[in-house]
Amino acid sequence: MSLQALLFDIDGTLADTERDGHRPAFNQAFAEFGLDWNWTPELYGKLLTVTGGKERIRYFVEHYLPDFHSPDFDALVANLHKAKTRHYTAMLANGAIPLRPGIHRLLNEARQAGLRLAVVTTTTPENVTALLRYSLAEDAESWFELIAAGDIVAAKKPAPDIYLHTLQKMQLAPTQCLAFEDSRNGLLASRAAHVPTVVTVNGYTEHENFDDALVVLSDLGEPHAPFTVLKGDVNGKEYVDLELLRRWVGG
Ligand code: XBP
Ligand code: MG
Repeated sequence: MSLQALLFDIDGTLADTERDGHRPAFNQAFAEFGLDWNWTPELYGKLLTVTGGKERIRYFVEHYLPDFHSPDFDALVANLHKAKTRHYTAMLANGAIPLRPGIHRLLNEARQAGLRLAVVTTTTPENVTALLRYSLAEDAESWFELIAAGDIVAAKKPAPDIYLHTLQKMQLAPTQCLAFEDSRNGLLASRAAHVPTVVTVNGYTEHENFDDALVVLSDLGEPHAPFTVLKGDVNGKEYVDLELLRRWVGG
């Protein structure tokens, strides 16, 4: 079946958002609420096994601060997360988080070729809007036919729900698509929905198990900044372009 659509994860895939984006934004929210919680880069790596910011805060308190009590814990989590989103989107508005290599180039090529594009992510919709607008282009939201994000599905990645939602909304078969992910949780989600997946790793995910990926790369590469291949056949190429994507999916 021929390639029709590219489905992009956001965090870790479009940009390296976790260590120097989401993490400090969580810490700023904790400080704003008078909490002395500090998520170091190392601790945050452990907390990343839980996807979703609200879910991550909840997991942290349950596992690291079992004696913590709040009269309305659900409200506290919701309010902390709202503050975190405010801090994070402000960071993006200041241009703090650049796109990863090859993302802008491949998106341009895909648009010119008329491929359909979607965002498939766990993160909050405001975060997607801000990243696309400030790190990609003012009108970049309109480049994507669908932005599937956050709480619109009951179960976040590694559950396949957000991918199944996207396929259903876009009326696509999984084999007409390629997903781009950076983490094992993301890969589990895309593969549980049977979508062939390209993985570009980052510092937090480079040692995870990606056996089920089509190919595993350091990043998408650029003509003057080749990727490193961790797994898969790149046909002698040094950066990902549409020709290589079509080769991987056989169409
Ligand atoms: C991304 C996430 C997100 C962000 C925080 O996972 O786990 O939770 O860390 O975003 P993926 P929110 O890249 O697999 O989609 O705080 O907005 O939930
Ligand atoms: Mg990700």
